Amino acid sequence: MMLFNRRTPLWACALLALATPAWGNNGYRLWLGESQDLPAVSTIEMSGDSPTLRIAADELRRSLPTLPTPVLLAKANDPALASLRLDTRSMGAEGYRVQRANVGGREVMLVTGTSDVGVLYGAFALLRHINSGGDATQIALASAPQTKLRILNHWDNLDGVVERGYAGQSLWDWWLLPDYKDPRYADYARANASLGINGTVLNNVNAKAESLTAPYIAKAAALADVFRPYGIKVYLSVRFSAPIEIGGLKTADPRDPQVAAWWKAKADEIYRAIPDFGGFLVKANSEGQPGPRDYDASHADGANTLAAAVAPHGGIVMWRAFVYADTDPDDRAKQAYTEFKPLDGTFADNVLVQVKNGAIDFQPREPFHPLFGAMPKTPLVMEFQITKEYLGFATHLAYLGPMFEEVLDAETGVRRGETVASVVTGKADGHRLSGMAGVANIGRDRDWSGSTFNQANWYVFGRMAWDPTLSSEAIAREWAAQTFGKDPVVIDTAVAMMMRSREAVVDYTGPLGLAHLFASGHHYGPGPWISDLGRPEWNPVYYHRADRNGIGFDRTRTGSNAVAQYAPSLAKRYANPKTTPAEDLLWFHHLPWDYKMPDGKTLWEEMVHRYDRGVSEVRAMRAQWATVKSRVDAERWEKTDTYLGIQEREALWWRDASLAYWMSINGLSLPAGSAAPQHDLEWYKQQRFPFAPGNPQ
Ligand code: GCV
Repeated sequence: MMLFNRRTPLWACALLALATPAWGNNGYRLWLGESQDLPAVSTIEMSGDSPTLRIAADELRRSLPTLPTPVLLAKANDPALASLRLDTRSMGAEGYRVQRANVGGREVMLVTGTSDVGVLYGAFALLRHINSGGDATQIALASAPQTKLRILNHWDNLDGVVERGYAGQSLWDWWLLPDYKDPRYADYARANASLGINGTVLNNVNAKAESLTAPYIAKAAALADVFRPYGIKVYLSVRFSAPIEIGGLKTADPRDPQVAAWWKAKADEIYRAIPDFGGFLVKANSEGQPGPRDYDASHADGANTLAAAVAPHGGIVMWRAFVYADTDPDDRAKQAYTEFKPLDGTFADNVLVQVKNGAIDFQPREPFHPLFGAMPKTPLVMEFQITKEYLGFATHLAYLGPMFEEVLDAETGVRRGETVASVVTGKADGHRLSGMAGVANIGRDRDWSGSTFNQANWYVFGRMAWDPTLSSEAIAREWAAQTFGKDPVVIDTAVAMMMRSREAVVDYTGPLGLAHLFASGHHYGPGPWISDLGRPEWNPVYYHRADRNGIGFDRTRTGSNAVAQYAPSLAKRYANPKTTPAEDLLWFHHLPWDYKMPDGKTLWEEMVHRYDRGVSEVRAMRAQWATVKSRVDAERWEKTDTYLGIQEREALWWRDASLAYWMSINGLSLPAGSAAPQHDLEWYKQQRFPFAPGNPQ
C-alpha cells in the first residue's frame, strides 16, 4: 500500500518527493503514508512480540521520519519498564503513552500501552503527530479512548450492493470468502486502527437471515481473522425472524423458550468460529423489519433474549431505537422516545440502545435526539451517518465534523453540564459500556469513500469516537496535513473549505430547520412538493407543512408538543420562536411567511437569503480549490474540482427548485437582487433519476 518503505532506494524517493504535486495519487493511501519526508530511517525496536506489536513496528518503519532516538515499542507491564513506574490506570485497556524515557540506560522514544492494541494506537498517534506537523523534538502523547465501542456499521448487502453507499460495491467479497482474503481487508483494518476504531458490523441492518447460516459465519470468521491483530472485532446485524426463516421454528417470539434456545445455539455456533465475536446489531419493527412488537413483546424482551444468548461469551447487543410506525398518528419525531423511554432500566446489562443523532433521520441538521439524557439507566450508542445519504452523496463536499461536534456538544439540560457527549461516553450515568457507531461510507472505489474529502468523514468519525470532545477544526487540520502533505497553503485552504461546507449544504437543501425535503426513495435532489407516498411521514409535505400563510412543523404545545420530550429548560427554549436558535426555527415552529427575524428581515427574505448563501458558498469553495491547483497532485485535484462543479450545479438546482415551489405556495415574489429560478416548477417536478446509487431497488 505504501509508496515508500525502507527498501526503496534513496534516489527513487528523492525523485518521487520532487515530483509530488504532479504525481498521480488515486487516494488509496488515505491519510496514511502521505508524509513528504524522505523514508523512515528511525530505529524501531520491540520488546516482546505479537502480531499486533509487529504491525505497530511495521507502521513506524514505513512512514516515521527520522527521530533523534530509537523508538521502543513495549507493553507497560514489560519488566524492562518497571523502573519507570508508569501510570497504567490512566491508560485503561486501550490507551497509550508516547514519551522520551530512559530504558536500560538508553534514551528511547517509548511507545507503550497496557495492551498490544494500546501500543499500536500509540504508534499511530506518533505518526499522526509527526505527519501532521507536530514538533519532533517535543513528543509527549497520552490518550485513552472515551468510548468503549467505536464501531463502523456497514449497510452492505450479501449481493455486494451497499444501501446508501456511494463508493462502489461492498468491500466484502462474500462470494470468494472465506477462501480468498483480499489484501484490501488488511488495509481497511489498518486505516481503522489508525483512528482507534475497534469494531465493525459487517452487514446491513436491513439484514438477511442467511448471514447467520454456517457458510456466512465462516466468511465472517475469515474477516475476523484478518481484523483481529488490528484490535477490531466483528459484529453482525441480525434479522429478528431468523429463527423462523433459517431455524424452522413457527415463531420468533422472544419469550418463547424454543426461540431463546435457538438464539443461544446460534450464538454458541458463532463463538466457536469467532471466539472474540462482538455481538449483534438489531433493527426491529422499523421500516418493515420484523421484531418483538409482532408478538406484542417489547423491544426490551427482544433485546434481552438475544443478549442472554451472547452474554456467556462476553458479547453485547446494540438495539436500534430508530422506530416509527404509520399506525401511530403522532409526530414521527416523537415516536422513538415514546416507545423507548418507558423501557429505561429494563434492558439486560449487555444491551446498548443505539440512537440516531436526531429524531428523524440523518438530515443535514437536526436538533439532538431527545432520548439522549432521557434514559439514564441504559447505555446509549450514538449513531451517526458517515455516508452522505442526505448531504449530496459522495459528490458534494460536506465535512461532517462540525455536525458531529454540534450534536455531541449539545447540553441535554437534564443536569448542569451534561452534554450529549457525556451521555454517550457513559460518564454522565456511570455506565460500563459506551459506544459510537458510524454508518460507513466505504466501498470498493479506489479512494475508498468516493472522494478525497469524504475520507475526512471516516477520519473525523473515528477521531471523535475516540474522544468526543476533540475539535472538528483541529481534526480537519490534522487530516488535511496527513492527506495532502505539509504545504500550509493547501492545509489552510482545505480546512477553510471543510469548515464551511456542511452549513452550505444545510443552506441550499433546507435552511432554518426545514428537513426531509428530498426526492423519494433515492433521496437525490429536491422534492418538497411530494405528497403522494403511501405513508404520511414519507412525504416532504408532512415535514414542512407549508401553506399560503406559513411554513414549519409546530412541535410546541399547540402542535405535536415534541418539545416536551426535552428537559424543561430546553423545552422552554424551544417552545418560543424568539428563543429557538434560527437554525432550528422551522423544526419546532410553524410561522407566518412575514414573521420578523431578529435582524428585521421577514422569514421569507431570510429563507431566500440562506438559499442564495448556500449557492455562493459552494462557488467560493470552488474558487478556493482553484487556488491550490499547482500545489495538489493532478489526480485528486481534478476529481475534486469536477465534483465541486457538480455540487455548484446541484446547489443551484436545489435552490431554484425549492424557491419555485415555495413561491407556488406563498404567492410571494423574490426579494430584490435574488435571481429567478432557471426553470418553472413543473420542470423540476419532472426530473427522474431511476438509477441513482445507494437506493435498494
Ligand atoms: C438501512 C433511512 C435510510 C434507510 C436505512 C434506514 C435505517 O431510512 O433511508 O436506507 O435503512 O434509515 O437507518 O435503518
